[in-house]
Amino acid sequence: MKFIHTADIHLGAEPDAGSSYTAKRPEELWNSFERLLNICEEEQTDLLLIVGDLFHRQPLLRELKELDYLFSRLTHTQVVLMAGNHDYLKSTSYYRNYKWQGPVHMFLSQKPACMEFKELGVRIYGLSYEEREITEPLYEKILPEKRGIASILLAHGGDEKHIPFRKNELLKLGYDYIALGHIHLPTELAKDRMYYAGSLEPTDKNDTGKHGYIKGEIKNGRTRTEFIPFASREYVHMEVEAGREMTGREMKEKIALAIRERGIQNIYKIILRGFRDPDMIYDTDRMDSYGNIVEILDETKPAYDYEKLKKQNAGNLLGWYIESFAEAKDDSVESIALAEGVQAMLEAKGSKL
Ligand SMILES: [Mn+2]
Repeated sequence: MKFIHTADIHLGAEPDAGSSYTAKRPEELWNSFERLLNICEEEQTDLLLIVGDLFHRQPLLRELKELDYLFSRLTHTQVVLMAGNHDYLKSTSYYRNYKWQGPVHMFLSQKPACMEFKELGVRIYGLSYEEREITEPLYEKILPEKRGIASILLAHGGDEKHIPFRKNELLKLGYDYIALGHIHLPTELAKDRMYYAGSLEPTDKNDTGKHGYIKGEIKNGRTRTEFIPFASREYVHMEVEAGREMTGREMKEKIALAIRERGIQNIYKIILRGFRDPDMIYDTDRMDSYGNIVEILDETKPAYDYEKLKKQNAGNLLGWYIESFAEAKDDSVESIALAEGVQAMLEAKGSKL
């Protein structure tokens, strides 16, 4: 029995991104999900497990119709779907009465239930969120019936407001596989037994690292799994080092080069570090060469010639200040305090002239 485990697709989300990506990103989430369904079709995957938060918010009726069209093209795969805390089954949710044309099986209650796929030799246990928050540890009480048939638990949450669980208590229940959702970073809790698939595409600038899905197989009572990187983009936090004589244009070029090397399809948060020419101010609003930078943090410090400044200011406050940091080493907290203090004093002095 071959399965694909995915979660947290967050269709309908509008992730932040550089100016030229903002408009495209919501469509990319849909495209990525469609690509995943194509994989199911190509590989003739038996089960597609969608462990909550397929939508970022309550799905619109037309969105369910679009989705159902994609599902209805599957000739082999059975889709098992649950609602998570983002797309929870509100009383007015279109999920509740939707008549799927495609091979879709959805958990439609917060009361735990079991679906049996006899021909695949597997039972799937789970539930759907009917509220945004659930603080009871519901999953720890769902016992699989063991009768020569494989069992899988779908579990969305894990933090204190979203069905908390203790990893070892869940493992003790004896499932062949526990498919987790809610945490966006792909995470292994127990090898071949229990995983957060992570979000299919990163949906926030802090969702760094590779994103994708879990591909698994249960055969002769043994489960094997593999993480498959799949996302069309990655959020990357990247540091770029300033130089003591680097101008703003050179910095812009250095950032552009670093982005080309890491991949222009990715979305970046750039942190500028090191010491810069004290005369230079980096205009970080103008450094987004490819439209894929979400944020630039300028943490550079001005590289003053302290010996020269000390001589020029012998006997005044600035001179004494520099003298008091005589022992400060490069990049230490003291050297940062020194640079900031000197900058403040020079600016104050400049404004009086
Ligand atoms: Mn969630």
